[in-house]
Amino acid sequence: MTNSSVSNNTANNAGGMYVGPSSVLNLTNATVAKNTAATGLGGGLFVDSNVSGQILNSTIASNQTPGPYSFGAGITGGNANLLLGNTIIANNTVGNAYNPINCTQKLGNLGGNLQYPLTRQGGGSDDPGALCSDGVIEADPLLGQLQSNGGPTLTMAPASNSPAIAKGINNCPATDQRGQTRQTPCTLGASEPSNSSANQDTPLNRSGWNVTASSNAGSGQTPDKAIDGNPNTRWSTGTSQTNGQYFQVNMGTTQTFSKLVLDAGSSTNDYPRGYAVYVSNDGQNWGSAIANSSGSSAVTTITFPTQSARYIKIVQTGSTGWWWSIAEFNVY
Ligand SMILES: [Ca+2]
Repeated sequence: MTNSSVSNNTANNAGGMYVGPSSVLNLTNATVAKNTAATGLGGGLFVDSNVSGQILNSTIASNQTPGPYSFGAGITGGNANLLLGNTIIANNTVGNAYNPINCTQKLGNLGGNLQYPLTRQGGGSDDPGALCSDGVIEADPLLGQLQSNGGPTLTMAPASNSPAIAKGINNCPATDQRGQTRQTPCTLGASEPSNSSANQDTPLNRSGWNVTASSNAGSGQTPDKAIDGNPNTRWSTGTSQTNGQYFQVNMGTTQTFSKLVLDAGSSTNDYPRGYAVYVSNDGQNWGSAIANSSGSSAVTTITFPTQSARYIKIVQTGSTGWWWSIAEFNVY
């Protein structure tokens, strides 16, 4: 399972997920949060015997096992053949005052794991006998609420001063759960921090920019209408939205930016049903997408880690009978 959230589930045992015996579990960029094992064990994950695989860059947080004899609120079960890497296991809570809080078994270690707390107020402890893996960092990851932070699924973004930032050891995925490019080294857990608001209030000057598109609706709706400063003029595909359509900007020189705003203006249904954003310095080599998601209303705001590039290309990845229109396109 990748780029997914398992949250707010309740069962007597195995609140978030039950992993059957001798199966293979692979979680990457997954958030397992706020699940409850009401009377038993395994608030987040309950792993049965002989399970192998890996849990990579995932966040297992704020799960609970509130029963009076319950423990193992993050992960119950597992063994050294289930590898744990760049993962946050934090703020899980248990009803029993003395047994392991986060993990009942030590998993195999890919490095870069954070476990918190190791010791709690009022007695009981995860230390030294209940580490989720060898070498865990003990620190509060300063996770935000489970909420939309961009992308199609809910995440818990670490604060800008989180000790999880840039602590990834190996195997960092190229993007995080939201589809945004990971920094190097990557941040632990499923999500990079939310983008700072710095430098995001003033759009770049668009004079001299050259815009092109896969199609347009005729002389009144050419791509340049998206950067003419007039909210009443627009670029439009002139056809239904389909995968592969694009809108491309050559800014003339390398610019630094971390946000795009696509405003469909009065064509309120013409927002992109899916998009992938690419940047390039030569207009030839585009690399991997820096953002993947979908619009949901007339104004589509796309944020991502700060980029330095001359070209921006937005590729349509969705489909609908409505055209794709941009009345005004701005870069911040
Ligand atoms: Ca316009």
